Amino acid sequence: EDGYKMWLRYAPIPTSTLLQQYRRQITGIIIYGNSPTLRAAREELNTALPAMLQSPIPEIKTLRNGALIASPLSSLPSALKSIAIKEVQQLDSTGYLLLSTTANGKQITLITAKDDIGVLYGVFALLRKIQTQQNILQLKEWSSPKIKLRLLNHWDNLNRYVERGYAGISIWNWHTLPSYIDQRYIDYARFNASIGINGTVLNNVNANATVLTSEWLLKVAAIANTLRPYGIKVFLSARFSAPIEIGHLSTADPLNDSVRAWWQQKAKEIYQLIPDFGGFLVKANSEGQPGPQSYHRTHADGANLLADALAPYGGIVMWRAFVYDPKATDRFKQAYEEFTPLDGSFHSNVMVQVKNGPIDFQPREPFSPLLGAMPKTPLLPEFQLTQEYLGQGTHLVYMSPLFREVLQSDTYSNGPHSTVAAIADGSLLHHQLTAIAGVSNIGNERNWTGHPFGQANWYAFGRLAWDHSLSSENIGKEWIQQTFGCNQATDTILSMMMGSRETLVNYMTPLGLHHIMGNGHHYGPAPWSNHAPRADWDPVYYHRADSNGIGFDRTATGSGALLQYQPAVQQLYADSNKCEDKFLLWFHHVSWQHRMHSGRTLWQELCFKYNEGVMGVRHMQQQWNNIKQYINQEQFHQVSQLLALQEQEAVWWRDACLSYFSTISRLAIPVGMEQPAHSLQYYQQLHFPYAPGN
Ligand code: BDP
Repeated sequence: EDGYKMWLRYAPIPTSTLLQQYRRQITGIIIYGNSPTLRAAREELNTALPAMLQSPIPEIKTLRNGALIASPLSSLPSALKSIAIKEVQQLDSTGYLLLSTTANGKQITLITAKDDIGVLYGVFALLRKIQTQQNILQLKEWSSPKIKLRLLNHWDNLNRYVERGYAGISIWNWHTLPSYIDQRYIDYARFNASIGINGTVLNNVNANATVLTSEWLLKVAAIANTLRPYGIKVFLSARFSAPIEIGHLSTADPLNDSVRAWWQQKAKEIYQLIPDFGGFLVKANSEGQPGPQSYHRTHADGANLLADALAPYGGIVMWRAFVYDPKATDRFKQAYEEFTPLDGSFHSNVMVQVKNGPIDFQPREPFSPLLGAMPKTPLLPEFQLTQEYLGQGTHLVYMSPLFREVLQSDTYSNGPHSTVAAIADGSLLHHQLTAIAGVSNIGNERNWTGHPFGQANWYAFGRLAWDHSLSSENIGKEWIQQTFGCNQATDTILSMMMGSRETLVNYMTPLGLHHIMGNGHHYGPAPWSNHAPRADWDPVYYHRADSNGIGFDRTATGSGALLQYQPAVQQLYADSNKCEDKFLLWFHHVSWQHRMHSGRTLWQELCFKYNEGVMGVRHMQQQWNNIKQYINQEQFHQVSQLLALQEQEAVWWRDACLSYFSTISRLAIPVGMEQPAHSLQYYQQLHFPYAPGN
C-alpha cells in the first residue's frame, strides 16, 4: 500500500451479502472482438474482478447467469444487439452503456458502446461501481463525455526536470525510449482511461525543439503506441523557432515559404510515425518564448501556419493566450487585449487555450474575461493540477471546488447561463472542437503525485472533464472509497477535502489578495517583495497596500479591467460594498476601515481570515488523527507528517503576511489572536535554497 495503484487498487470486497451478490452477478466474462483496446478491457477485468470478488472469474463462451459481456454493439450477437441498440444510438462515439438484462433466459450484465474505447470506459465505470460498493443489480446507465478532448499538459523537460513539478522527475524516460517501455507508461494509460482522459501533451510549453527531431519522434511514437489502446492521443508542445533551431533556416517567419514548407514536411514525418498524432500546443511570445510577433506577425498568423501543416492529417493547434507585457499597466487585461481583436482570424483547426483566471493559477481568481469574449474561436480552458501556488508538494488541497467554481461561473457572454463549462463543452456557441486541459501533477514518485492527496486532483480533473455537472462531493467520495477503502473514515476524509481549498485561500490570500508569494520559485509568502526584474512579477504590484488601504482597483476608476466582463458580471463586482468578500481585493482598493459583510473592518477581517486558515489546518490534523484506525500505517504516517508541515507553513504565511501588512496599515493584530513568533525582518530574511525553482 504505497499509493502506486492509486484509485485502481481493486481491494477485496469484505465478506458480506454484497460480496455474495457480486459473485452471483458476475460469474464469467465474454468479450466479442479482439482489438488492442478490447484486450486492455479484458486485462482490466481479469485483474480487477478476481481480486475484488476473491474468486476466479473465467472467460466463458456461452451465455449463462452472471455473464458479463463487454463488446462494441457491432460485435454483439443479434439478440443482444437488439436489446441495447436504442440506448447505444444516443451515445456519442466514445460513450458507454451499462445494462442489467436477460438474454436467452439468462441474467446478464452488458457493457456496450459504439466503439471499442466506449467499452473500455464502460468497464472502468462498472469497476468503479464495485470498488465503491454500489449495487449493480439493476443497471441501466449510459454516459457520453461532454467535452471531446480531455487533456493533460505535462510541463516535462527533455532532461526530465518537471517545471513546477513536485512529484519527482518526469515519468518519460527519454534515455531508454523507444526500446524500453516502462510499466509506468501502461499504468499511466490505465489511470487516465479510467477517468476518461484521452489526450496528453508530453513536453513543457517552454519547449525544446529537439523533441521534433527525427530521432526523438521515434521516442514519441513509442509512447503513442503504448497509450493508443487506452484511447489516449499524444500531442507535443512545439517551439515556434524550431525551423531555425533544428531546420537550419534563417527565419521562423510564419509567412515565409521555406518556413511553411518546413512545418508541412515535419507534420508529414510525424504522421508517418504516429497516424493519430493529436497536434501542437504552443506558448508564443510569452515569458521569453519565441513567436510570430518577433516577425511583426500576429498570433493568428503563427497558429494558422501550424494549423495548415496539421490540417491534412486532422491535427489541431492549441495556441495559448497566456501573454503579458512588462510595460502594461495591468497584467489582468493583457490576454484579452491581445486576443479579442483576432477573433475570427484563426483557421478552423485552431483552439485558443486560456488559463482559468486572468493572472496565473492563483488559489482563487475570477474567471478569465477572455472566456466568452471570442465567440468565433473555440476556447479551451486550462487548469493547473500541479500545486504551483497552492502549497506545492506539501499542502493537502482538494481542487475540485476550484475547478467547479470556474466551470460554473456565468460569463453572460450569450445571455444568462453562458457558463465557462458551456463554453468548454461547445454547447453555448456550437463549436465542434471542444477541449479542456489540466497541467499535470505527475512525476516518477512511487505514488505518482508526491502528496497522496494530489491524486485526488488528477482524478477530479478527469471526472469533471468527462462530466462537469458532477459534484465535488461525489467525485471526492468516489476517490476516497477507491483509494482508502469503503469504511467509516470516508465522511471525515471528505470533510477534510471539501474545506481544504478555502482553508488554503484563507491562510495564503484571503479576501481576493493574489500573487503575494516568493519570486521565482513561488513558494512561501513575500508580500513585501518589490525588486523583481519586472514589476508584474512583484507582490507589491498586486496588493498595492498603502497607509490608506489595500487592493487593486480594477473598476472604471482604476485599471478598468472589470470592464472586460459583460455588464451583468461587472455588476457583481463593481461596488465595493456589494462585491463578494472573496473577490474584494481583486477589484477594489479599499480602506483598512472598510466595513465588511461580517461587520468587521477590513483589517480585522484580514486577521480573522488568516487565523481561520491556520485553524482549518489544525482541524484537518485532528480529523486525520481521529481516523487513524482506518488508514494503513504508511499512508497515515505520510499524511500526518505532511499536515504537520502544512500547519507550520500556514502559520508562516499568516504571520509573515500580517506582520508585513500591519506595518503598512499601522494597525495591530487584534489582542486575543495568536501573535507572530518572529519579527517581520525574520520572515523577510528567510531564504529557500531547496524550494523547487522554475
Ligand atoms: C506560470 C509558471 C511558469 C510557466 C507559465 C506558463 O510559473 O513556470 O511557464 O506559467 O504557464 O504559472 O507558461
